[in-house]
Parts: sequence; C-alpha cells; structure tokens
Amino acid sequence: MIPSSLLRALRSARHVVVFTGAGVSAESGIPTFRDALTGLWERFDPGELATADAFRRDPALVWGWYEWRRMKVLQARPNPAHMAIAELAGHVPQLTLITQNVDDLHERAGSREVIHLHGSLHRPRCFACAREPAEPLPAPDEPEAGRRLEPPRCHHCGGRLRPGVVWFGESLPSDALRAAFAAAQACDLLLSVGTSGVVYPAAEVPHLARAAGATLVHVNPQGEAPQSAHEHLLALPAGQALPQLVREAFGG
Ligand code: BV8
Ligand code: ZN
Repeated sequence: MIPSSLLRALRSARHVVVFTGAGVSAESGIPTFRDALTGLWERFDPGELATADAFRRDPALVWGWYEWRRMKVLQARPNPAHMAIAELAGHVPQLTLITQNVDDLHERAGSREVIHLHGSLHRPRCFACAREPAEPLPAPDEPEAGRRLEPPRCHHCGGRLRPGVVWFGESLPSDALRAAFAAAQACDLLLSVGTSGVVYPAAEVPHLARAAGATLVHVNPQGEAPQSAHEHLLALPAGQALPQLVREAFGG
C-alpha cells in the first residue's frame, strides 16, 4: 500500500528526478552488475573486469563480457517500470531521468533526454584515438556466457574498439554529472529505483536531493528502512511498484 503522504508529494511535485540502477532492468532479464558475472567471468569481481587495466591485460575477455551483455540488451524489452517512468513524465511539470545503466531500455520505453552517468553499451569507441565506428556494430552472434571475443579494429588508426562505458577509475562525462547534480539539488522529489548506491560519484545524487530538502522514495526489494519522515521505501520490484505508484497518484 502506497502511503497517501507520498502520493500527495508526487502529485504536488514541480520537479521530479528519477535515478535508476541495474535493478530497474532486472525484470527485463538484464543481469544486475553482480549477476552479470557468470560463465568464464564468474571468478571476477566487477571492479576488476570493468577497468581499463583489465581491457589492456586481456581485451578479448573484457570485450566478450560486454558483447554478451549487449546481446542480452538487444534480446530484452523495456519492462513495466521503464514504461511507468516514461508515462510519469507526462504527469509532472518537470522530470529529469538519470541512469547508471548502460542499456537503452529507458529510451526504448519512450523516455527522452536520458542522462547516462556511466555511458552506454551502444557507443563503442577506439581505445587509442577515441573515434566511434562509422557504422553501428552488428549484433553479436550468440556468445554463450563465457566466450572471449577479439574487439574489432578502428577504421581510422587500427586501434582496438572499447565499450562506450565508464570504467572504475575513469571520470564520468562532466556534462552528464553536472546536469545530474543540478537536477538533484533543484528537485522536490527523487525516486531512486533499483540501485545499491555503492558507486560514486553517481551515488551522490540521492544525498544531494535529501540535503536540498527533497522527498526521497527508494524502490528496491532489498532497500533499507527510511531514515526520516521525508523518506519512503517501497520494498517491491520496480516492475510492480512504479506502475502502481503512477496509477494511484494520477489514475489511468
Ligand atoms: C571515479 C559502467 C576517479 C560499467 C559502472 C578505488 C580505486 C579506484 C576507484 C575507487 C576506489 N574506491 C572508490 C572508488 C571510486 C569508484 C567507486 O565508487 N567504487 C565503489 C565500488 C566503491 N568509482 C569510480 O571509479 C568512478 N570513477 O571515481 O573516477 C577519478 C576521479 C578524478 C579523475 C579521474 C578519475 C567510476 C564508476 C563507474 C563504474 N562503472 N558501470 C559497466 O556497466 O560495466 S558502475 C556499475 O556498478 C553500475 O553502473 C552501477 O552504478 C554500479 C552498481 O551495479 P549493481 O550493484 O548491479 O547495480 P545496482 O547498484 O543498481 O544494484 C542492483 C540493485 O537493484 C540492488 O540493490 C538490488 O536489490 C536491486 N534490485 C534487484 N532487482 C530489482 C531491484 N530493484 C528494483 N526492482 C527489481 N526488480
Ligand atoms: Zn582509432
């Protein structure tokens, strides 16, 4: 049951921020960061594999992992959580969507101007000269969880292509981070959906909103109990919680 105080806060919000992590795509069948380490990769910690050093050491291992994850995204469809977030934008005066995810399921659900703090699986670039390939890469053939794949070569300099994601130890795109922090400080309600909030500086976003006096709503089956009256926890899967929240707040 969604508290009426939360429904009132959402109805009267001028500016809503939605901040998502891997949990929002879980019901689309996309493994969360921890679950994405199966097969050949199960002996790795993501912090070890999602780094430039890992790519330098073994490009085929890292490229294979990202191509397997890209294939999962190509095979996936947006779930009711992505759809409800796209619909919510039509019910509030201003909505800023910030994601830590590297999939394009928010865009495929109809959300526009998605702020990707950690880049995208669909924007590979040359590890040497940073140019992007002229054509989008073909869908990977069925790499079972655990195949090494040699990364394609840059048409310009012959360097290896790398995934267009932000690796540990790499800076986040500064314009995306600035826009995300500004929205967090300006909003009056922030919905944090499916994130464990351990990775910085992205994890700063909800803290900035709380410090600016916004109402916080955490949507996470494993979420912790809220700390204050302005904080709510919906301990449900996002695919259930978000459609229910939009329906109870705005009807339809
Ligand atoms: C930076 C893209 C420095 C790649 C990602 C030591 C050495 C080096 C750096 C550090 C260090 N110590 C700390 C740092 C900083 C580091 C950091 O924060 N590390 C953590 C581990 C402590 N950060 C960085 O390195 C960042 N860069 O600091 O640069 C610098 C500074 C100046 C100049 C130069 C450099 C860069 C971090 C970005 C890393 N890239 N992603 C890829 O995807 O492969 S992070 C990646 O993991 C995700 O994007 C996400 O942000 C994060 C967590 O992933 P998950 O845990 O899977 O997902 P999530 O957190 O969303 O958890 C799933 C949640 O969903 C769970 O809570 C679960 O309960 C819930 N859930 C499950 N099902 C559902 C659900 N919820 C709702 N519904 C459901 N159905
Ligand atoms: Zn190049």
